[in-house]
Amino acid sequence: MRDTIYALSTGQPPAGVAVIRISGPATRFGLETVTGSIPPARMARFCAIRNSAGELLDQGLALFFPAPRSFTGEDVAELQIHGSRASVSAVLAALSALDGFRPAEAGEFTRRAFENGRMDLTAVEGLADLIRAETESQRRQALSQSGGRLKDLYEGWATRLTRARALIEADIDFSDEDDIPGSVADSIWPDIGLLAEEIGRHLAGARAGEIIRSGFRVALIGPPNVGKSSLLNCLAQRDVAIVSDMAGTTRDVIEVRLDIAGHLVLMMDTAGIRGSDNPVELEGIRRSLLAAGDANLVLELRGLTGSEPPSAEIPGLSGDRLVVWTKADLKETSGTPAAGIAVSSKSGAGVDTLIAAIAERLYALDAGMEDAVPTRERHIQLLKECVAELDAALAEADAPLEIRSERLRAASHALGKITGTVDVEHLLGVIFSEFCVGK
Ligand SMILES: Nc1nc2c(ncn2[C@@H]2O[C@H](COP(=O)(O)OP(=O)(O)O)[C@@H](O)[C@H]2O)c(=O)[nH]1
Ligand SMILES: [Mg+2]
Repeated sequence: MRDTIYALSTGQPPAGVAVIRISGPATRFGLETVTGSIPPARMARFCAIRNSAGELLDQGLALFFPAPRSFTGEDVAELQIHGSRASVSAVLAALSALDGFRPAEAGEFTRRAFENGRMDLTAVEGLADLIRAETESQRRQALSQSGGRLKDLYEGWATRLTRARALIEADIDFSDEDDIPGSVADSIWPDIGLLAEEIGRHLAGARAGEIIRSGFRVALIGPPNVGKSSLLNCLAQRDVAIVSDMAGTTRDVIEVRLDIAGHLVLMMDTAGIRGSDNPVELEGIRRSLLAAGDANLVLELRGLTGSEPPSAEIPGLSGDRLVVWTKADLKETSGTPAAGIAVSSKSGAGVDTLIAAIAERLYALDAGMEDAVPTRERHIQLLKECVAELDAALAEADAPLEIRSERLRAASHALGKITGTVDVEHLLGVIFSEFCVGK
């Protein structure tokens, strides 16, 4: 028999309340042993929690979710107890003494949910993202994905492919008989064309989805002493990077996680870019350039006062850039250059304008967010694979139907790999339900 697993599902004690979750075939036995009875399904019951020797450990709430209507698809119980270290460890120890019980491994509840068909892979990934979400946009995206939005989309596409293949199969099997016209399969290709376009549009949103999930990368780039580290500290509202009037202080790329307009922004302070003989500084400069090349937005800092060396040309930058004039407090406003934003880390002037300019770019990411978007490289690769097979099937108009059908099978397989639900039974089911062949 399968192990029954248990774990503390809430954060580390101490806390007001702790939730201990149990899943597996011995759940009822475990609940009966520690609480004396099984509460009605999905209803909270107040109870005393005891070990098998009958010693009172705590009082709390017990909930029972009978299989299959539970998170894992197995019998699941939750104990809500006091969130002290001692209460939690006493109850965990009582559970560990029970036959068939063992502590759950990381992600094991979710793994069982997947194995029991309660969640597909995209929902599993969405749940993992939701648990880690730091910002509003991450929360919204992860919540919709964990709720099955991508699953519904991909399974809908897979069903269309299955239907198309069923029509082709029928054509191949019965084309020599008169009761089924030989051109049934021809009707499917326009829909396959539309499907390829739909997946293409979905893929176009992938960049935004990935950025929302992993953070919008902004690099602060400029000559030494222009005020990069000061601006980072100002934006982070704490002293993260060392500020000094000695040129060449910052050498490693320092990354700060900021929440701007509900989005995760990874703001990177870098080494000042200048000619140098110092190998450590040169390595720092190399890393600055890498960070700049990787960034979704480069803030190119320039000194308003003119006392800093002029900004060196940054090689190989193709992305979005914004010129930021620093130390605005030292300069009469009349001299502010037209292009870019003037800021002072000292007085805070212009910082709101800079944040608004970054936020504008973040809102642009949200533009397509009412639609579900792929959020991981894995999705993107498999979707591209799928589209390539569809395009090939469409292009091979003169090829035998078997070969074109095989392309559709491969496309469908790629979608099945995204959701983790590749199966052939599905194909047979559709054939038999849609065709009253009856012979
Ligand atoms: N007056 C004024 N001084 C600044 C401002 N930002 C930076 N500084 C000064 O400029 C020097 C270099 O700053 P730092 O942030 O270390 O520059 P970095 O080398 O580009 O990281 C320090 O002495 C800072 O105090 C500002 O907005 N106004
Ligand atoms: Mg610095």
